[in-house]
Amino acid sequence: MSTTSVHKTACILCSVNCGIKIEVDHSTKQFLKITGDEDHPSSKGYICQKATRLNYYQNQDRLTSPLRKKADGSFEEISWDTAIKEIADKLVQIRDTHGGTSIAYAGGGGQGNHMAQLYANTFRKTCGTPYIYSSLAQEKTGNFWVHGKLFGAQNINYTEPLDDAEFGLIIGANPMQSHGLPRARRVIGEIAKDKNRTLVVIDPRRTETARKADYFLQVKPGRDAWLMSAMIAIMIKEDLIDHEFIKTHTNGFSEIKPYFLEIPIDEYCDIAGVESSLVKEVTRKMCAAKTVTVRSDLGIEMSLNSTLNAYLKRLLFLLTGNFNKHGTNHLGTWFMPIIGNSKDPEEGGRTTMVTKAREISKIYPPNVLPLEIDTDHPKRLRALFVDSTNPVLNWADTQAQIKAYKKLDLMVVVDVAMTETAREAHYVLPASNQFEKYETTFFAENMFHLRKPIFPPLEGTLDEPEIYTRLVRAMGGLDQADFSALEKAALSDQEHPGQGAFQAEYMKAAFKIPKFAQLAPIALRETLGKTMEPGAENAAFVWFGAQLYAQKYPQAIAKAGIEGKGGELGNILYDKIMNSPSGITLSKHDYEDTWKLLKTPDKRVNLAIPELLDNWLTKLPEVLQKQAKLEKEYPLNLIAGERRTYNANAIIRDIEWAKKDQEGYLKVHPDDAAEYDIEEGNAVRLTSPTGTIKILATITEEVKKGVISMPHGHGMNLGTDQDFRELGAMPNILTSSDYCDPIAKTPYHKNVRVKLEKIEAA
Ligand SMILES: Nc1nc2c(c(=O)[nH]1)N[C@H]1C(S)=C(S)[C@@H](COP(=O)(O)OP(=O)(O)OC[C@H]3O[C@@H](n4cnc5c(=O)[nH]c(N)nc54)[C@H](O)[C@@H]3O)O[C@H]1N2
Ligand SMILES: Nc1nc2c(c(=O)[nH]1)N[C@H]1C(S)=C(S)[C@@H](COP(=O)(O)OP(=O)(O)OC[C@H]3O[C@@H](n4cnc5c(=O)[nH]c(N)nc54)[C@H](O)[C@@H]3O)O[C@H]1N2
Ligand code: SF4
Ligand SMILES: [Mo]
Repeated sequence: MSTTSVHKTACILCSVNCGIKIEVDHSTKQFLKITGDEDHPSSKGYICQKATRLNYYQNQDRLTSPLRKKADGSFEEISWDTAIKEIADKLVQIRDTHGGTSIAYAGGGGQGNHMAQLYANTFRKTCGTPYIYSSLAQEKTGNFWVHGKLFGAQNINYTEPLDDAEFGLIIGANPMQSHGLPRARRVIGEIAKDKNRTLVVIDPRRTETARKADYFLQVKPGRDAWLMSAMIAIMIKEDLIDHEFIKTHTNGFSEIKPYFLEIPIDEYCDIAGVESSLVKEVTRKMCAAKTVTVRSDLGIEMSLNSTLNAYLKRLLFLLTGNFNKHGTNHLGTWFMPIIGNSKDPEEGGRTTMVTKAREISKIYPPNVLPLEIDTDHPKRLRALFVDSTNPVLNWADTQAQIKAYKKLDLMVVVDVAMTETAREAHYVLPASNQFEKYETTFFAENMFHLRKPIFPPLEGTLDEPEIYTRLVRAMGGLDQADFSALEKAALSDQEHPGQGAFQAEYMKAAFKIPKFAQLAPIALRETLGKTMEPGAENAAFVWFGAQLYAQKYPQAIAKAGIEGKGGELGNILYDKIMNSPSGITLSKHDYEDTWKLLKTPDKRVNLAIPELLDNWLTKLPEVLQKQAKLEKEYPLNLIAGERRTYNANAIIRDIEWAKKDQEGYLKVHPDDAAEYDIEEGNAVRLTSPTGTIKILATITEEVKKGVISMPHGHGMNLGTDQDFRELGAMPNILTSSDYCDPIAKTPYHKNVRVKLEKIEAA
């Protein structure tokens, strides 16, 4: 009998989550062949080279038993029961002695696995902690904060599809390599070859995307704020803005106008390192285009002025009237939002205990994490629970983190593999991987893809919903919760479908069961879940998500072709999701309707953000001065974390997955190579104010003189001891906790200042 079969699922290597079909050999657990799934609503059969090598994720070295650290620093295997009991007891003790705010959670930002977060939420509430440190809060929180000001809420679903834009402006993103939008290479290729469309790329590096562009503005690293404010000044001074749009849809234009009239355009272009005639030509062309989409990513987020950049970038499309229209930046909806909405500290919003870093979108910035632990402050963090993230490798300042983690009373890591972070923990819990359990992400706009497992869980592992449920129970979090009436109703509905007993009982539970809102995912899993096929119980929350979504957007759901009325629509949506292996389009919003998704009371955009205009835009010269000092001592700008053909964060730990660049070369301009006497493949030493790494150099004109670039996700220590020697270098040895944005605390990873020395061969 054949042991092969084909399964539909999604690629887990980036946020696009393309639909894929995997031919599997069940006897060897190998992925034999991976192709795109034409039926997936957004990827439509597209995949990139990375997905074809997912077998290296499936068949990498795995954790297979809970581990406990011994006094000598080595790990011993323990049973799940022991691990859960000891961890739960310690958490309760820390919570009851020092308060829930002494416990922090790190994670939730994975590229393919968000299902656990619903259960993690119950777990965090049981711990009494609001502190979620997330990778998202080292890139996107500046954007979210700006959304709060412009659009009235930080958790608005906003997208930048380049598909149908006449004019595409890409600032600090390299979608040809990093994607970030569905079918990226095709979309970019189409703009590039269409004579009636224009593609502009702003990047210090001549990237794969820049090479496709009609205009390439090779900005100096970190100088985008000068460039973008000059562009806005040109628009306003030359009166190229969309007055009708500004009048109909926005407030505050007269407040912002004077600030931009003050901008010395030629001087700012010069600071940015781009000819002002070129900036003017591009700006005029942009303003003349019928539709414009502006797309950006880490190049301006993990860079100087990151929160200001987020604002200026949005003004570029708002002032030209390119918002909430076909072919422009626009709003949409999530099946379930991945983020929340937070108040500013001035309005009583929450901050961290030690450094007073603000909460944005209900998450906290990784950059301050070591500072919240490694201190004698009485309110310091004492316990850290990490799930599906690898901070030691991926968050700022590796050494500061390792030092801080040693101070914790409890550190737990849930992962599929023994990571650099797991090595620091007191307990390591082995998770089933993303092809061994029901999974989903909450990234996609107006669609949802629930993935079924391909394999049973690897022996010794548990899925995260089960881990969180066990922990919550062991902490006493379910002691008061009687789910028996709900369970009876679920079983009764199963016997007599269509009577709605579960729905009715669920409404009552909110009143009858203490803390029901926080326990709901577990309640659903343990009641409705009992009527589902084994393993599917983790997806029982989809039923509730579908009810909520159906209540909120009935018309948009109908436009996507899903028919149903009232409470029935939620059930229909639920059935469709459960039975759509390729994922489904949940809703379609007419562009006029997207204005209703704004959260401002008058459904207009507030253009003026006084904090950014007064305290930042006018003070750009000071930023330059401060940076000049650093630049003198550390002459090179290191882009610390480039997306390349074969890196995918740190999701795949078997470096053999990379067909090329396993070493993770440092890119150096020929002039710099000559100055430092470097030849192709030479080892060099980079020193920043924080640390030193060794890395191999490759010589290329892709970077400007003075700019060097190394990949993200390399330097994993695949050996057993921590010597940072193996396969490429760890970028975050060089980065520092306090070199970051003043508001969002997002790191300046793209502008790390370093010295370079050639290492003479022994
Ligand atoms: N292959 C691959 N794809 C990935 C990932 C991966 O690890 N590997 N990771 C995924 C994740 S988590 C994310 S967040 C995205 C990130 O996706 P991107 O942000 O597109 O990727 P990066 O290469 O980090 O940086 C984008 C660009 O910013 C440029 N840049 C650097 N400094 C500056 C600057 O000062 N100004 C400007 N304008 N540009 C600058 C860089 O040269 C680079 O071309 O990629 C996702 N996709
Ligand atoms: N210097 C520098 N640093 C950077 C960046 C940069 O450009 N420069 N980029 C940053 C960006 S944008 C991001 S998003 C972060 C990403 O950094 P992280 O948040 O660390 O994300 P991943 O590398 O995706 O780590 C995923 C972890 O999840 C584990 N994992 C995989 N599947 C499962 C599962 O099913 N369950 C569990 N529990 N674990 C699983 C993997 O083994 C891995 O350890 O890195 C950031 N760090
Ligand atoms: S773009 Fe590539 S890495 Fe991203 S989800 Fe699609 S196939 Fe995977
Ligand atoms: Mo990211």
